[in-house]
Amino acid sequence: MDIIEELEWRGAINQQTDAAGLKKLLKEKKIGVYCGTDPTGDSLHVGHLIPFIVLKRFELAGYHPYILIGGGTGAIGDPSGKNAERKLQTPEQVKHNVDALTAQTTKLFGGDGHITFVNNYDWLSQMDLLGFLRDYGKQFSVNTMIHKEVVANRLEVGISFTEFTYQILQAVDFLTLYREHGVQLQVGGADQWGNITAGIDLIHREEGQDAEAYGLTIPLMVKADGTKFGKTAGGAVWLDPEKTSPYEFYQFWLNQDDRDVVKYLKYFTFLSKEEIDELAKQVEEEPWKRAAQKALAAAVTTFVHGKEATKEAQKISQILFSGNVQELTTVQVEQAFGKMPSVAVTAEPMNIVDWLVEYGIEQSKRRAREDVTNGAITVNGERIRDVEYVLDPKSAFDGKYVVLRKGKRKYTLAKVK
Ligand code: 485
Repeated sequence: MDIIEELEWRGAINQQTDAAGLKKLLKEKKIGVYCGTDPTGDSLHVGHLIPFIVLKRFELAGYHPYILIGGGTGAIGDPSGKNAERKLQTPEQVKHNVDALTAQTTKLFGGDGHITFVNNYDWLSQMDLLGFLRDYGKQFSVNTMIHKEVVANRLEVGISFTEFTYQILQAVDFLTLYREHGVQLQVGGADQWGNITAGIDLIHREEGQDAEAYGLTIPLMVKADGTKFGKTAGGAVWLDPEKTSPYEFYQFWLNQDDRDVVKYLKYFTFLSKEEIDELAKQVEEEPWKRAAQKALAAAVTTFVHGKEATKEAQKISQILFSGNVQELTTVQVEQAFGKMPSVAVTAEPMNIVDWLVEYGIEQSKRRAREDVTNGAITVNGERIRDVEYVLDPKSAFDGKYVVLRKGKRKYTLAKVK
């Protein structure tokens, strides 16, 4: 399979500006390929992974990948996919986010030194207004610009001149990378189509109609149940371990639906067609084993957080599944329950029945007594059947936490005040 055939098989192509032209060029030349991201936050989330993984696949096929961090465009705000004006970030926020994203993408993708990192602040901040209007503004027709989906969608609600201008800035980036680095392909999510084609148009106007520059977009990720990909009850799934612990990250992938898991294996892992076909067969034949989900969770967590963190996440998962919570360390408890709802409890020992009602784990003393007697309640991994049991919040996990389990899977974390 060549790179395009591979991306097709993986379902990773939405649109291409000139599929035949690109295929031919990729055969002849190891071109530069770029994808950009704006510093709107200080971490990427799982949604960002797809285009950057596509970039990585180009790298593995011998092409030259470029990651652009939008220190300039991030100060403006891309209207793509947004139905309202963005709030401007302060220069300090932009700077902080650029540094964080540069460090993160370098850690994830930069290891072997094949990827070049660029920041568009370096050239966009050098333009002056008259130069911008004379050199670039003149190449863009407002008539074309307002017909781009992104702008057209906003004409009713309104769009500032600032955001309207965004597509020109991204176009200048493509032209700059084309001229200075031989970048001839830009990839991005489906929402980037308008910005990518603006760049190709600019290259054609500036460098001549036969200048070879192409665009390729990746489909918007959709889930079989219609909900938004990449979100959990705890919010977005971040690549920063401080925001989403490796355990939570691992669980996110482990919990994917049978209907989605093969698609995600193709998108997010570097497993081969043979390996994925085999896992697909297992989803069909013995879905209860969840072999595909386990392979997906292991592969993506290893890619983002490394082998050790993945082993740790697997261990925590296995302990929580078995219920032997006493085997967890305090740090593992923090990883496991980081984002889940917790209750704050006092340090004083208290009767178990009273305690369960006091902290809202049970609705009434009668229910609490029943559940304790029936063996449905475990405290720090120990099953409690005695309604006279006195719970000492300081007895485990360095006196910081009580891990309570009701029934088979329902955990509550109590934080000792
Ligand atoms: O020259 C460029 C300057 C900025 C950008 C790209 C090229 C960033 C782009 N305008 C953008 O806003 N990207 C989004 C972001 O940064 O969060 C997302 C896209 C998504 C995918 C991802 O970046 O919405 O489709 O491309 C990598």
